[in-house]
Amino acid sequence: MKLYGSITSPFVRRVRFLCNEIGQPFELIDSLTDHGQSAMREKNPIWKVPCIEIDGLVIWDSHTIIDYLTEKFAGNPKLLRKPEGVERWRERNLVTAADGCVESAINVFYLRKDGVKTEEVAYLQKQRARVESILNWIKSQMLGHYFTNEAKIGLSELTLYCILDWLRFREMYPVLQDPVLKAYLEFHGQHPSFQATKLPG
Ligand SMILES: N[C@@H](CCC(=O)N[C@@H](CS)C(=O)NCC(=O)O)C(=O)O
Repeated sequence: MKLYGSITSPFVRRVRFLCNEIGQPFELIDSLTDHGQSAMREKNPIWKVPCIEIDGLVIWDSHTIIDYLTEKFAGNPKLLRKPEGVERWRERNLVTAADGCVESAINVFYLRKDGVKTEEVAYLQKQRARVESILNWIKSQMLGHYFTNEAKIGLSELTLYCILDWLRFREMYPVLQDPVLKAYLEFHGQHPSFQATKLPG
């Protein structure tokens, strides 16, 4: 399997985590290099990572990739927790919220990198406020270090860990100043597959 992506991307990290868990090896094509970026663009019209090549298929978007691997590795005990009934929809909401949070933060991050004074742009202020709103709601949904009484990582826990660690790494939100979020990062940070996919530095 080829994985187009960067080590720092919170979306790519979800896929790296799952591959590590289920034992799917991959060759990382670094999309931050010119070569990796153009190789990815040849395959993926959206120009976003993660994107994989596997079994003669090209698949993009972390959710579609995770669905594919979940189907391919059906029965593997290391797959993500599979919520059922009403919990399925609750988890989908959690994941959508966490995605919305990191997409808003990434927006601000890239514009700041391009020299935009983000604090002077009303839309970007709204993006920052959205990050805060989403994190507050997510915290209200936690049952200890998980979102359910089952102490197994599901897509919601995985997504949240990856976005919090990215927000911390890029200094886009004071995650470590929030006792609940800090405890979440410290707890799940011990997990071997989060250790194996650590952000640089
Ligand atoms: N919905 C996509 C989002 C992927 C995404 O936004 N990836 C970022 C990397 S962190 C990207 O490639 N951004 C490039 C760009 O926006 O030009 C997923 O879940 O995979």
